[in-house]
Amino acid sequence: MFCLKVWYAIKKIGLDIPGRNLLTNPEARKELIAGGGRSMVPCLRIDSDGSTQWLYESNDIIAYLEKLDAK
Ligand SMILES: N[C@@H](CCC(=O)N[C@@H](CS)C(=O)NCC(=O)O)C(=O)O
Repeated sequence: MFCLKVWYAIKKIGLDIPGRNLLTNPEARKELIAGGGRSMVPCLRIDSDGSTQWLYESNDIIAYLEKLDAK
């Protein structure tokens, strides 16, 4: 449900963000835990200026994406 909420927001804004499903992709799960420290989803991986940030919490992710859209 939280993932779907974010997914709908991505589609509504019209962003092209590749999704990864932890249920079918064990490598993605390992990568998420190694990078973000938690296996909770949704999580948005943000690669910017040579560094990577892992943003959890569906509402925070949507707020971040909406801010991008407003720019
Ligand atoms: N408050 C979080 C809740 C996210 C959540 O509960 N995600 C569940 C799946 S729907 C989950 O990843 N649970 C496993 C975990 O926390 O490791 C949000 O809004 O994103």
